[in-house]
Amino acid sequence: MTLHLYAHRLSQPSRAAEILLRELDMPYSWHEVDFANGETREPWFADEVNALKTIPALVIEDESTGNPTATSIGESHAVMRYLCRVAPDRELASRWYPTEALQLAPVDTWMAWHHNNVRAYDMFHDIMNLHLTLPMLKYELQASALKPLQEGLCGSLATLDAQLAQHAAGEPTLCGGPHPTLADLTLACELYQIVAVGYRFTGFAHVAAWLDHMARRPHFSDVSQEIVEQGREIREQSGAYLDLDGAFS
Ligand SMILES: N[C@@H](CCC(=O)N[C@@H](CS)C(=O)NCC(=O)O)C(=O)O
Repeated sequence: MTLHLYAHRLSQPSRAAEILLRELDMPYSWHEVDFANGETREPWFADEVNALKTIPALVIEDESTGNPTATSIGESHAVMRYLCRVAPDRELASRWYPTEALQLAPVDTWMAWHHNNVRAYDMFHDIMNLHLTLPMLKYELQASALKPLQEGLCGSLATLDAQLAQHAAGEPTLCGGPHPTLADLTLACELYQIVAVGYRFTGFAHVAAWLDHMARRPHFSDVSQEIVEQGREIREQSGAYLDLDGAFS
């Protein structure tokens, strides 16, 4: 069986899927998709990779029979759950996605919460747009485009901070266990791209400490190099309009 990951390292859900493949020690073949220039919307991508026209997508090639087949999975959460279900190291996989129903329930809860409460306020695309726009428009757009997202995200950060405060004594994990789960991974990847631009979650100390802890994991750090570089470029070239210190204080 060969796993093909179609992804890009400037895409949050792509990074989560790739980090997990590495954490689970599962070999994969990497296919970079230029999503920013519309490659996911080209017909070949929908036909051969993911009918949902998004990355990440995992294509599973099964060469074990005389009639090789390829199955495709879209949506990062589905990809990550699949990987945990088939990973050869069952013990390791169950740390990321528990098999016991009561341990699994909070992981599923926070994964479901992720899309509407953190990804919905993703500022990165808007920041990229602003990065490429005229200098005089940046301040204007910061107020109209970024401010509402920053305010929305503050509410979600407060929820996360309260959850993490409950387990402040031990390892900082969302669900309180000794090891991060898919819930930690998916949310940390999303928030880390904001940190890469230079935002600091000074008003949310538990979130800041947890994110720092996640970002120190070697695979997280390696796969995030490109987003860190992109964030630095944005900050150094034109970051003054972003309200890096005030937005989450
Ligand atoms: N809910 C999806 C989101 C995937 C997604 O939005 N991917 C973006 C890149 S970060 C994409 O493929 N965009 C291409 C497009 O909109 O054309 C997941 O978790 O996989």
